[in-house]
Amino acid sequence: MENYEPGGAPALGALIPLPVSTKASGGTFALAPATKIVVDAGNDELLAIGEYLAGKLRVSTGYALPVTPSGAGWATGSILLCLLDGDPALGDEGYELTIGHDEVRLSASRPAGLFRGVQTIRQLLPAAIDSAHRQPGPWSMPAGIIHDAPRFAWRGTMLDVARHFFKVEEVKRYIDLASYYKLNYFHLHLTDDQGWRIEIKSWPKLAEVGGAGAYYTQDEYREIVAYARERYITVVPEIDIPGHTNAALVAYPELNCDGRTPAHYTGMEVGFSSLCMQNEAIYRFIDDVVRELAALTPGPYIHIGGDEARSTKADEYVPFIERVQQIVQANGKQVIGWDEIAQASLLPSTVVQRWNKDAADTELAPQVKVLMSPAAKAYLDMKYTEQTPLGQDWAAYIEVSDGYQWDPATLIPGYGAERILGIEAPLWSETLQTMADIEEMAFPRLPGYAEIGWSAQASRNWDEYKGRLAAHGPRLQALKVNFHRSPQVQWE
Ligand code: TNX
Repeated sequence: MENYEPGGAPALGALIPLPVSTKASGGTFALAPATKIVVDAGNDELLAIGEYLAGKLRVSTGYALPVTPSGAGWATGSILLCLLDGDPALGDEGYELTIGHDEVRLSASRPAGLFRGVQTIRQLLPAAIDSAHRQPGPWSMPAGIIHDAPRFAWRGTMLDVARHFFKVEEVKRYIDLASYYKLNYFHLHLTDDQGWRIEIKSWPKLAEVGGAGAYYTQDEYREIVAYARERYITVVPEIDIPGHTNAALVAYPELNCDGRTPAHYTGMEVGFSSLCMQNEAIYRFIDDVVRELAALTPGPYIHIGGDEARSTKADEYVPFIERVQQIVQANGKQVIGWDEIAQASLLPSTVVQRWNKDAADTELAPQVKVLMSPAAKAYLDMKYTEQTPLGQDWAAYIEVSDGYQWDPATLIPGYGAERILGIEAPLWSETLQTMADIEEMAFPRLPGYAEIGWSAQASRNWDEYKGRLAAHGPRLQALKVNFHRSPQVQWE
């Protein structure tokens, strides 16, 4: 497949995720030293999106790329960002992009749509645009028209910062890379047996003792949330209860049935810890944690985990989940939890995150929505092949093609597309310690999950996709992403 037109501009078809429609009109638009980014006047949010785009283009081009409100007059050669009450089919995140020979016009109904369209503009420029050093150019984009909107409302990834901790700067880099592929949810697995990673002021030992020296202060968490928000990404914080709680029990042994202080845990086993179901104090603890987290989190969801609670008695698990659901609701948020919570009676606003596609099917109330994270297809910590040094293999080996070739709407028989909120690719960190490790497992699979979530099922096929992915090799290289050079792809 020819991904590059003469002159170095990628063809309209090299975008990931694939847009709803693209139509090349011939010729190119080129960024020039005098190019301006012009946004609707009187809208600070649009100025911020313009600045974000300029920030992504200034380093490699060396151009000034001033961001100015419209009305100040613009020369030809501008990139225009505007809000229009145009096509209702665009929804919150859709956009229209028209690239003419002397003007680029991006329009959307909502700022989030403009932000997604900005990623398209970046991807239409040559790969060197993502370099951290000044490059010679030329900076041409193919002329044409793109109409675009996502298939699913939720396109996410999760990072486990409990098994191994990642610094704020590392989390931000991961969020920024995810935003390049139009993801809109970021799930932070903040607590587990190995560590409690978020400061809770009313229970200070959770982080100070349970964090074993590595946790986010509330200010740092706010910083992550704000960084994600600038990228129109909603943060979903997870406090995993009632199992996966060894670190909390190290900090507060009174939440443990035998009252003993367990040892800090650094292994990879699951299912050995539980909050004490007979102890009323656990609900005060949960209420305090949820209240503080809810106050720090603008998004609508609190993830309560609920998975692999093998040390919690089955007949105590269900009433526990139902009570926690009430606590989360009373704190103004909606519950999301792993598969196992479906044993409880769920509120219509609760979301079930499916990780085990073969889990016994429990009847769900009609309004309960499902987020698809099937381990054998979408777990970023699964090895690509037997030879992959990092990762686990309990669910599957997931080569790039395996991760790409499935449909969230039909994977589980009996779930109609209307039940499916979207897709999330979780990255568990038992075997990962550095940013390079994260990148090796997430890339290049993450762009594929982004496409599954965004692009129409009928438009996707592996043979065509792998050509587009190959063209992203130089982009990932320019971004210094340590990606797995899968032999399934003929990398450019
Ligand atoms: C299962 S998936 C888990 C995690 C592990 C992961 C490793 C789920 C809800 N629980 O505790 O980290 O497997 O792949």
